[in-house]
Amino acid sequence: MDLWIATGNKGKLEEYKLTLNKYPTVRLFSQADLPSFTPRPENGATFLDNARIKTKSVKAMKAAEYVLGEDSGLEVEGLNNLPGVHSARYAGPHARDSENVAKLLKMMQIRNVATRAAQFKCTTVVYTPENEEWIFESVMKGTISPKVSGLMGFGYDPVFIPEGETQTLAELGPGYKIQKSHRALALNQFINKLKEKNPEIFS
Ligand code: ITT
Repeated sequence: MDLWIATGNKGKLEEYKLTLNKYPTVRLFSQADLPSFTPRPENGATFLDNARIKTKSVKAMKAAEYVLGEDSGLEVEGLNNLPGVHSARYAGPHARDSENVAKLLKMMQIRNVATRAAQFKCTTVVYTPENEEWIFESVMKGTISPKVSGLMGFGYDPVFIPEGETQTLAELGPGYKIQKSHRALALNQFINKLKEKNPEIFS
């Protein structure tokens, strides 16, 4: 089967590839493989709204295929769950990951937050070739480190310490993320549903 991933984020795509490359019958593509693709503005109020916007934008060009897209973000308890849906652009419309992380640490310092608890959320939307909509939601809980550590991953990985761990995701690396991350948990729900519907894909 062909599976189209509606993302322009190379870090996300690498994580999908690491898991899905185990299945030789699944051929993976992303919006970068569509020369005339233009992303639509992610102006939804919720993760689900934005996940639908992204997934529909690729589905409009690949109606006969499975298309998967997701919206994810970091919710920090001491910042009233910000940056949330604004995670990718927390420090400005074209902010780099390092700028978003710096803003996060600065805001936590300014607000003198009492708790460093945080969670990554991921809402994944899949449109099937029959145009059914499947929704998968998942969370990874943890804390925000007061300083940046590690070189792997993307986004807020250098400051996010998963529950039960002492290192950041950027230190734990992709092998850890594809087992335990918010994105991996949603992807596994999708794979299980696909296995129920099309066992031959995985036989
Ligand atoms: P697409 O919309 O093209 O998929 P994006 O980076 O804009 O790419 P989102 O709108 O879903 O994706 O924003 C999610 C942001 O949340 C992302 O840019 C990171 O800053 C952060 N994020 C999400 N998952 C993450 C993860 O696994 N590790 C670190 N940061 C993550």
